[in-house]
Amino acid sequence: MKVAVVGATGLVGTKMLQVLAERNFPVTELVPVASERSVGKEVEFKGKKYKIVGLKDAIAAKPAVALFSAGGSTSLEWAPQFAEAGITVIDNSSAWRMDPSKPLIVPEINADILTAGDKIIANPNCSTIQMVVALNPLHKKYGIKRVVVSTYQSVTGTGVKAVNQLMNERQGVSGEMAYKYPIDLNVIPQIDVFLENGYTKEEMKMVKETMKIMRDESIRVTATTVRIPVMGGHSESANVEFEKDYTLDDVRSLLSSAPGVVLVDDIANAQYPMPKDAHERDEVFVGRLRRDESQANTLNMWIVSDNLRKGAATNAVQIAEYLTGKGLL
Ligand code: 2RA
Repeated sequence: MKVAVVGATGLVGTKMLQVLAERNFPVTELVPVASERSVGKEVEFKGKKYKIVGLKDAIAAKPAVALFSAGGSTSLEWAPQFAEAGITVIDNSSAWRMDPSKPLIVPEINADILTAGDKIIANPNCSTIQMVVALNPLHKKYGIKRVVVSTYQSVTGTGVKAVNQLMNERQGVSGEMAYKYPIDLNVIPQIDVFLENGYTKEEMKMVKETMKIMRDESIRVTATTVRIPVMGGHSESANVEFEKDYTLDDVRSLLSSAPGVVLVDDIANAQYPMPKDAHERDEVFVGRLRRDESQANTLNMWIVSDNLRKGAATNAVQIAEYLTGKGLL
């Protein structure tokens, strides 16, 4: 299968290539796509070198599927043109996520809604993906009323400029700033821009995307998203109120058998999920399970995942795997 990766030189695009190779996705020919300044450069994929092309040439190459991670404006302009040419687009930007005509997919939860007619498929925001993968099995059994979530997000979510800022600050070197403030030895309680309601775009993505993916407008979410000087992945503290009461043993059993979830919950031995352990893994790691003693039917949980993998590249490749498996590609 001919596969395009649009944004092939970015952190997520590079991870998409890595994951496609690792999972042995049936790529017969790769079409790496990047900005004009990168056209002609080469990327290596499974031991073979491929020349980077521009967007027009990528359409002309007629790949079966195009994984996009090139920003919202590029997706808004080009995804419809790829789709028009019969190419299925799986887009990692926020451009199409809340478009009612476009599916927003986490394969473990709602891939069943996909049809051959879906030519633009949205990949959810990384902080949403890991949360809903952990929440979904519990929602099915107990019905979620409300989630209060605080995130602790890796600089890799911003991109290479932020990684460089952190590394420079750590080495006492001045350099380009991805953030308004220093990030080393600091936390920044702002991810993306502020909206009229005082929340950031990142926070409202978690609110709105959760309801769409879980197909339940009754789930109430409030979020505080925070940038921290970490590389391996995003962490989240979630306080989850259910319709029904639960037992911790049952919650542990549900999570242990949930697709894409690894339970790491052994406080007697100081075992809990951490970004250093989630780095380069595709699962969502859950721990610190405990009853919220201040409110009935409410659970506290800690959720960690590699935001470049399950939070972006792996989820996109898993969507492509689902489509292939169902003969929709
Ligand atoms: C972030 N979730 O972490 C956003 C986009 N990757 O910056």
